[in-house]
Amino acid sequence: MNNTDTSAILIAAITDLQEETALALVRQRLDAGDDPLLIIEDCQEGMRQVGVRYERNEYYLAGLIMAGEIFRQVMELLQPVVERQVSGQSSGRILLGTVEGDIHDLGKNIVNMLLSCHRFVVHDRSVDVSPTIFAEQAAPVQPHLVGLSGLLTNAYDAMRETITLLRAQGYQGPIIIGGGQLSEKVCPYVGADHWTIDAVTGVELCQQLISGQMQAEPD
Ligand code: B12
Repeated sequence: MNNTDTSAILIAAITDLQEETALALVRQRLDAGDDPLLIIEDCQEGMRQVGVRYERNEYYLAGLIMAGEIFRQVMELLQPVVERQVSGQSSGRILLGTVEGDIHDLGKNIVNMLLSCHRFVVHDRSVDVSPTIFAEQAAPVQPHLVGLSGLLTNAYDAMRETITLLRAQGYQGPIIIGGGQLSEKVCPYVGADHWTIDAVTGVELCQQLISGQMQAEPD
C-alpha cells in the first residue's frame, strides 16, 4: 500500500468511526516510521468529515463523542513518539486554554504537546476558561505569548472578551487564536494578532514571535 492509500484509509476509518481499524492503521504507520505529524493531519481531516456528517444529520452528538474518543486514543499512541523529538533551547512561556463556553480540547492538547516538544513552557488552563481566569493568570505566568483555542462560533465572543480584558490589564504580548472553524474574519473581530487552523503552523508562529522577545530580554 502506498502513502496516499494509507492516508485515505485512515481518514475514512475516522470518518466512519471505525475505532479498531483507525487505531490499527495508526500503529502500523508508526511501526513503518511514518511522521506522526502527517498522521495527525489525516486524523484531523477525518474529524472534519465527522463534523460534516453531523451537520448533515447523518451523525448525532454520540458520533461526535465517539470521534473524540478515537482521536484521544490516537493521541495516546502518538504522544510518546512525538515527545522523543524534543528539540531546541528553552523557547519561552505560553499561556494556553480553550475559551469560555467551549470544551473542545483535542486540538489544544496537540498544540500543547508540540509546543512542549519545542521546549516552550506551556501553562495550559484547560477548557471553558473564563476571560477573568486568563487575565488573572497573565500576572503570575508573565507569558511571552497567549494562545486561545475555540471551535464553536459562540466561542468568538469569549475570545473577544478575553483579549479585551488581557489588554485592559496590561498584557502587551502577541495573542494567537486557533481552532478548525476559524477564518480570517474572526481574527480582527476578536482582536487577536494571528490565527491558525493547524498546530504546526501555530508552533512556527510562536517560535517566530517569541524569538524576538527572548533576544530583547536582559539575561
Ligand atoms: C470531536 C468533536 C466534539 C467532541 C469534543 C471532544 C474533545 N475532548 O475535544 C464533543 C463531543 C465534546 C463535542 C461537543 C460539541 N460539539 Co463538537 N465537534 C467535534 C469535531 C467532530 C472534531 C473537533 C476536533 O477535535 N478536531 C480535531 C482537532 C485536532 O482539530 P482542531 O480542534 O481544529 O485543532 C487543530 C487546529 O485548529 C489547531 N489549534 C486548535 N486550537 C489551537 C490553539 C492555538 C493557540 C493554536 C496555535 C492552534 C490551535 O491545532 C490543532 C491541530 O492541528 C468537530 C468537527 C470539526 N469540523 O472540527 C465538531 C464541532 C466543532 N462541534 C460542534 C458542535 C455543534 C458541538 C456541540 C454544540 C454539540 C451539541 N449539540 O452539544 C457540543 C459543544 C460542547 C461545548 N460546549 O464545547 C460544531 C461547531 C459548530 C459551530 N460552528 O459552532 C462542529 C464544527 C461540528 C459541526 N460541523 O457542526 N464536539
